Amino acid sequence: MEKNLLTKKFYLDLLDRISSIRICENFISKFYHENEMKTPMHMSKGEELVISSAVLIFGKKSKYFGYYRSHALYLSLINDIKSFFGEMYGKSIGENSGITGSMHILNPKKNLMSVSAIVSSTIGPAVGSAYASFLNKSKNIIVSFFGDGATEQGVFHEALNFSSLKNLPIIFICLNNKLAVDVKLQERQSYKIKKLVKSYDIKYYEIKSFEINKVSKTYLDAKKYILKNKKPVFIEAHYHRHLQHIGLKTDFEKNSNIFERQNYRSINEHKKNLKKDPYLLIINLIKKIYGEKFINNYISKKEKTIAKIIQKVKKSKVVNFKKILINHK
Ligand SMILES: Cc1ncc(C[n+]2csc(CCOP(=O)(O)OP(=O)(O)O)c2C)c(N)n1
Ligand SMILES: [Mg+2]
Repeated sequence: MEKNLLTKKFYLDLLDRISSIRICENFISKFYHENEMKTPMHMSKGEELVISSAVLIFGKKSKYFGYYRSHALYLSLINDIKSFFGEMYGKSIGENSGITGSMHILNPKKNLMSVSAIVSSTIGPAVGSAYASFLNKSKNIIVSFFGDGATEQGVFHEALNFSSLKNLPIIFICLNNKLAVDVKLQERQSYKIKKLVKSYDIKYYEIKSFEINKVSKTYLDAKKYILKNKKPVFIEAHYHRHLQHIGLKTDFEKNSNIFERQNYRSINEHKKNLKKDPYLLIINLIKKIYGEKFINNYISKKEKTIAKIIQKVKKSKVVNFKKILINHK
């Protein structure tokens, strides 16, 4: 794939992942009010492209550590819709037998090592895993995703320092939406992320969530750099968070501000950013290559398939906690 990265096949793979994420999240929005999914939702809307491209380029053999905004990472890497909704609905067919829900869905056997509700808590384990890879002279790359807010935690600075000092094979990807819940980046950070990363002597790249080709090319460069130089890489990935911090509404609907303050961000900026929605962009790109009929059929077929899976999941058994406890004794 590396010689001709931007092939039709690559764009189709991107469409596959991005559409899975968006369609699954649209169904979460549709059914959540029924109160059968007993798990808080931190939605991925907006971050689909930067996450799915990373997974396609760094590959299934790399080890991934993420955060509570987990849907894009799970569906990019594992893409098992039944196990995904099984987990959201707390069913025994869920990826983790229905006990982890949205914020902790993982599968270490498939290299989704950990995601967590605690801000920045998977960065340390990611560095530990990179250190193991270094000691074992393994070719495994470790990918650590986190938000801009996580860069304010002490462990983040220790992670950059240690990885740089020991030349660890780790790619840090900061998913920068310039928000931590409802607090803007400039109200929280006295430093510039780029300057800080460079001060640790770590190779730095910057991407924006709507630049399909640039995102992929940057990831490819980052991969080459890490394999050649055996040193860490940092990628600041800017994206627009479409929805509330937790929940399914935008910040601009009536009664949407349950968790966040009111009117803390601009509706005009929001509308401007929605025009660069990665889902629309990939759809338009595929439309140009394969035509309107192809993309319309593709999306409607996928929506129908996912809708059927959800109905089956809903009818399946809930998790048997007693059995799980006995199995873990
Ligand atoms: C250690 C810790 N402190 C505070 C919180 C509460 N909290 C949950 S999400 C969040 C914002 C984090 O923002 P960011 O890292 O930018 O990620 P985003 O939600 O924007 O994707 C905060 C403060 C937490 N979960 N863990
Ligand atoms: Mg943020």
